[in-house]
Amino acid sequence: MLRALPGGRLRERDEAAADRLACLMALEQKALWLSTWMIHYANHIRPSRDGLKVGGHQASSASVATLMTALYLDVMRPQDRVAVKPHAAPLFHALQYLLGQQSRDKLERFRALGGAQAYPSRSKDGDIVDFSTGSVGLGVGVTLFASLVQDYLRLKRLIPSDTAPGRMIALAGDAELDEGNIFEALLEGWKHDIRNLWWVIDYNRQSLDAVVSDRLFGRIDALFEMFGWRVVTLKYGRLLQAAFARPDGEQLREWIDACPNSLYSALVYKGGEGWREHLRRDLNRYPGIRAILDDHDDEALARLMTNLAGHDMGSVLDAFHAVTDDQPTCFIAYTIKGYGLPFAGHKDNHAGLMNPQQMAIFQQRMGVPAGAEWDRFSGLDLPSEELEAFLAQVPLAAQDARRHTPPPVAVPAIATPRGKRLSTQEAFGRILGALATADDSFASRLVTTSPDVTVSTNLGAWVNRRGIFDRAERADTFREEKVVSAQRWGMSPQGQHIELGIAESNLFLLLASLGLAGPLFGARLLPIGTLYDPFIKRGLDALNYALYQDARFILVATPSGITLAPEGGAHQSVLEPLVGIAQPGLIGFEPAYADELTVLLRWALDEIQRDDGRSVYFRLSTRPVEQPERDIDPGLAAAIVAGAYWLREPAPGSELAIAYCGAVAPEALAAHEALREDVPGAGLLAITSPDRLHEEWRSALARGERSEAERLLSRLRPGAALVTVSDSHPATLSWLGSVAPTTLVPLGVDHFGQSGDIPDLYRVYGIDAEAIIDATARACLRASGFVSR
Ligand SMILES: Cc1ncc(C[n+]2csc(CCOP(=O)(O)OP(=O)(O)O)c2C)c(N)n1
Ligand SMILES: [Mg+2]
Repeated sequence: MLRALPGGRLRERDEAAADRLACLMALEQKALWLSTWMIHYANHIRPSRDGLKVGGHQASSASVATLMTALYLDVMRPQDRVAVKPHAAPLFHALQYLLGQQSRDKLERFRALGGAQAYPSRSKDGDIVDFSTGSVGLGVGVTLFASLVQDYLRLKRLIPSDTAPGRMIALAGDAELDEGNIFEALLEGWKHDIRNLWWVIDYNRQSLDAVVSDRLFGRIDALFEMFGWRVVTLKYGRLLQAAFARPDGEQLREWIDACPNSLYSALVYKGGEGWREHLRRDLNRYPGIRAILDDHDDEALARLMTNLAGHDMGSVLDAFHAVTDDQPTCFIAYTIKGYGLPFAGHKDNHAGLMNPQQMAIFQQRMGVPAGAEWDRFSGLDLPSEELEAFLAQVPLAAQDARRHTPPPVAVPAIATPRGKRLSTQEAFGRILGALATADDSFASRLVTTSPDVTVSTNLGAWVNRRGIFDRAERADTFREEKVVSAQRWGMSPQGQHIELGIAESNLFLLLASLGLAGPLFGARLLPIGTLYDPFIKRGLDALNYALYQDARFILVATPSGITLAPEGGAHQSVLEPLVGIAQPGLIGFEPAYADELTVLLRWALDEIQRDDGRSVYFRLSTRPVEQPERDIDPGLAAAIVAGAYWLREPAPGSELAIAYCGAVAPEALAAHEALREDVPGAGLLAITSPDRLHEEWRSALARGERSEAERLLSRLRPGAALVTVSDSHPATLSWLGSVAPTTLVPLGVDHFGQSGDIPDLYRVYGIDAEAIIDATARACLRASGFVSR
């Protein structure tokens, strides 16, 4: 197309392109300088109070300087969203500073309180960060699920579908591809036919410890292609390509292609002399190679031999701009870790810092005068006005805010499922089934997802009505063939359940993306994910990752504990309630009754939409238990949300109480009933959320006020006997002994389970009514000063 233009305009275009290229290359140098200086300043200049190395990754930043400059200052459009590899945070902050979206003050406080974060953080760095990163692999995976969520919203017209979709971009370190979560995501992405996804791999062939295996990446491109991706390999820059075009140049190409990663890296570090020695040794018989060696002094030879395409701005821009469709694309960009810095290529450079002497030489080379280290343009060959004008037209600079703030969705009243005996899991399924019938904007924002346990976590009724999401209409074959099944399995763009394969890590990355739909894309979703309680552990880091980004969702986990009885030890959960307590960003609940769950679910749907809200985790059970006959008044509803209430009020100054949580309610009730004759004033405390109770206790202590838990326990006499019981680790509730002076005996499960029925298992693990009664006797003895030896 260019060739068809009259010569004059062609020249004009060429000149404009050359000017742009010059600006980008100058700013790339500046971003490299600033990232390096930011780390140096934090480690060597800013006063240190604790003697700790501040750290920061100069080599990892240098390796992506060209790729990230090209993306941020040229290729990206406002609707694109990016996950930057964690160790390129300094470069990321430098580019934002050049774009006028990061302050010098924050750069000066890199890795200090209130300063630019060590790794890009949505919650701490604010609007400039789309996806947090840090735990390698997860930032890459999340972009895939974000692209799925974008499609979900566009196909349902919850966001405009007549504008170009954003590209979800991950800038990945090559070692990140060792993380299994990436491959789990790839497989899921293929199933969902994801689009608009770019993974840019910084192929510097180094991880943290060393140089990575040569053989691995030979398989990577085939792997991506197998999953329907386009693979674009950026291997050699323009200098090297020109050298390959010279006589015998092919020999040079073959030599580099065959050069083991560790030798290539070592020679990068050694520089021109090292290259010359090896090329002479191996290729001296080729006159063309001798000519190349003669034409290049050591410095020029080093520049030539390290001219990989990932450091060649022209090649990088060509590669990015050549992709104009929505096919997922993996760019494998050959780079050098520490490119342009004295430790380039050295296997130990991951956490390496330039020392003050090296930094002084580097500063001189970059032409940055002393005192002008933080200047945006000092030392560059181009006039500041030209660079300023260039930056002003960068699409990302024109953007006011990257984050959307859609209004909350009003949550309607929810009716309590009725029934004499119900499990909390069944109640959950019925509540969702009822919500599915509503034709309102609220129900249209609900979206459910599950890793192959949709049916067994009781989402069946919801899915039957709302259908499964797919970009294409797919018939339910069993239905068409008139094979009877309780479960419809038709798929369409209207579907509101996203079915996943078993990988729990994918569930949490999808929940992260669904839970960020509002800020990322401008339409709020109310995501509910279901899984088996024990398998939260399987995706715990991805869950933590989702919450660290402040993604909002509801997690419903069943079955749980040894209450799943015949399923045995492999499916039993023990420590998950402690996750509910200890995991930031997540509020854990373990209700026993359907009416409690109804109150809590309604509350949770508001909570996940509040500015300062959090995600909510429900630990539910498949055990049917007799339901209390009662209406829940506002006072009781508030107590259920606060985490506890007296199911049986103790007499004032009572000497004994039992506190229980979750599915062991019948045992606690039976024990309480049995004790009534001996201890008529004994209380029975229903705990719906150890997490909320514990949190409020701590914050009340900090305020110097009386906590809710203390208020509840103050009904007992000081030092009264208290037995706690839950189908989980006893530490879930044993802390209650510190809230008020009590003599506490904690019951719970701290061993692996096994198959059995509930009576057997509760007996063997000591959480049946008998065990509770025994424990109360022991607690009462201790409380009255008799301790058996
Ligand atoms: C899950 C996880 N495990 C370990 C680490 C520690 N770690 C930080 S960087 C790194 C290697 C990164 O290598 P690569 O992704 O190739 O990045 P680059 O070479 O660009 O620094 C490791 C193991 C981490 N951040 N996350
Ligand atoms: Mg690497």
